[in-house]
Amino acid sequence: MLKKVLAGIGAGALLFGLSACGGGDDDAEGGADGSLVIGFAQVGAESAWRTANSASVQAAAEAAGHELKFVDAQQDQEKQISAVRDFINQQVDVIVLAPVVETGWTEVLQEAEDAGIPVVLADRGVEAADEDLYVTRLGSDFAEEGRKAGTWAAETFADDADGTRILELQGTTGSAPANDRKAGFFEVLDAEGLDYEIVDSQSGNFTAEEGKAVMETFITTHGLDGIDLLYAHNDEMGLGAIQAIEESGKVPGTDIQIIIVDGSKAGFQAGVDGKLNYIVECNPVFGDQLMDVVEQVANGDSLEKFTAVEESAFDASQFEAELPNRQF
Ligand code: GYE
Repeated sequence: MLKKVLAGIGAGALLFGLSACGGGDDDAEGGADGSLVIGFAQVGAESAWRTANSASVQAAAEAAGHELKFVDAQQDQEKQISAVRDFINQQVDVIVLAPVVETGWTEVLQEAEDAGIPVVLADRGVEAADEDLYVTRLGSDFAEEGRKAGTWAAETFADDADGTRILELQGTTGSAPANDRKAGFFEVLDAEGLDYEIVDSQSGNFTAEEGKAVMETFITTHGLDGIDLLYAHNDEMGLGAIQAIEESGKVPGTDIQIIIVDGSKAGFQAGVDGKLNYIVECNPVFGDQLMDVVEQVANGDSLEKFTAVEESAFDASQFEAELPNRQF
């Protein structure tokens, strides 16, 4: 299996090598100076995290002198698949894919491999069965993010005698961050032996609008009395939920404790305003690191299967000091 991947990389490097010698006349081939043509199939523009990630990758490609063909797939897997197919037809040097969901990639990844074009995953991952069809992934350890949230919750509610009642706003159904942030969180609650109940858990698709709408449904269905904690898989859904909680006459951060993941300026500001209680950082600013990876892949270097970007987590005592450091 490893051989197959290496063959894929080798073919990609060969394509690059030919164009570097000036042998090709395809408009998508890299330049003689080592510049590359990179196709980037981005998830969408659903969050501040995503906007910052797109900007970081675009700026880094420009700074490195590579041509970036950028497609915003509007959170639609079909659009991402067509973008990847277009990149294959254009014979780009490397394809960067941020897969909106984990499943359903085998066919198009196989097409890329057959065309000898290496694929790098940025941010989100694909299911383990497709592991041989991409070279490497650069992004966050989403399960670890979930564990950080779980560790804080288990400590915060350790003495909650009548059990901790939890609402969860999940990210896009079937996406790696939704699956893993959930798994990591409950893994720790179970390991710590916290007495808890998941009162409700629904997807808010990583957007503020859907996060707010789902929270309104939670409030109508369950009320907020006796609910201890809201775990929102990203800032936007948490911020949308905060609006819904305020509109229902309750005080977010006090009547109900709130955890969010990402750590945008808006998220930290809500923390400084006392409206939420814990922020797990997810770092979107990895464009420069991604360009290094893409160059290594084009060069045929061998790489680790996964490189995690560095991330932290912040409680209320740290929000104010950290806010000015936020980049998105
Ligand atoms: O947390 C969320 C975005 O895949 C890590 O996607 C990313 C997530 C991020 O929409 O805000």
